[in-house]
Amino acid sequence: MESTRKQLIELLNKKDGHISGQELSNQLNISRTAIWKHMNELKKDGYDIEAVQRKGYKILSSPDKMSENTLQWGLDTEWIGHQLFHYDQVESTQEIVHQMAKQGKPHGTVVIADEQVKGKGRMARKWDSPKGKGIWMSILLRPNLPPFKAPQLTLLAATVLAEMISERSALVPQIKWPNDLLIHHKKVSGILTEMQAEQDAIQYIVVGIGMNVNQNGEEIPEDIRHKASSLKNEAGEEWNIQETVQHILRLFERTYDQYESDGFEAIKANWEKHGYRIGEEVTISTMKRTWKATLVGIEPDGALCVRDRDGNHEKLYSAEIHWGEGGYHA
Ligand code: BT5
Repeated sequence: MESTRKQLIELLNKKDGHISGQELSNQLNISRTAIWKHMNELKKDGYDIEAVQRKGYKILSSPDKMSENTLQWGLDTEWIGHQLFHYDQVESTQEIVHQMAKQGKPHGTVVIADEQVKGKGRMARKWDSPKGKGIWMSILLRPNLPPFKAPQLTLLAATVLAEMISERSALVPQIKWPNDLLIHHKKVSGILTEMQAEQDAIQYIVVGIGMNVNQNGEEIPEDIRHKASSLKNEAGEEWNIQETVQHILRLFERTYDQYESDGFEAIKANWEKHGYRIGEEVTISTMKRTWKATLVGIEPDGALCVRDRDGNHEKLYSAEIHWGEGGYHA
């Protein structure tokens, strides 16, 4: 199957102009119906194929296939992505980076895949990562920070993604505490930060970024369609995935460098600028209780600050938030 497809693409590329279905069928020794099925598969994978009556088929453009070379070409960063590994299919980019970290790979190593078959979210949830439709990427960081500051890096990553979207489109991204990126109340991106630490030192951190880019509405799994979307779906046009990845990496490096030199203050302000439902009342649950409170903002250490109806402020490091009517439900 795979090799017929390869030969078909070669034939279509070789021929100047159109090549007829009959000629393809002769050369590949498969039926016209099989050719037609292959063409549909190619179209689904992003090939733009013109079919002209009595002349045949022609590839107008190929999908912008990612590779280590094309991703690194023109990246012009100081440390991020200098070691960059691209795979067609992996279980999860997180696991690969964990292994690489243990083998001593440097700060800024990036692993990216076209498809994940065991993409994961927080708390062993699944992350849908269909082939060629999004950014499934993990970044290795070796920060010189105490472990309690690690959550700040999730917030940092969220601001980077929000800024990238704002710079590349007219969309208005919002960050839902702590790690979701929403557009029009639907999740387009999630961040998974995993840390390996000793008592008071971080050994390394893996920041996993999952971003739905070019899925059409029906390509989002049915069970999450009501609460998930893609950039294409919301912006109404296809995005170039490689350029989007490069944009994220450049911004990530710049923001991280700023954070290292100036601290969390600017990230906090930027996060709050994009914060979802800041200033609004939601219902919060922890292990101990459930109560109504207003989201105030982010604390200097990265915790969520909320205010209850009696005016008491509280810092939250982990909690479940019930976003209420019309809002996002995790
Ligand atoms: C997250 O978890 O949002 C973190 C997702 C991190 C994914 C990246 S991809 C690269 C790296 N490699 C990995 O294996 N993971 C990271 P959480 O907040 O737990 O959200 C998970 C929930 O989001 C699921 O239970 C679904 O309800 C929903 N969901 C699953 N796939 C989705 C998708 N593609 N888009 C939007 N929502 C999705």
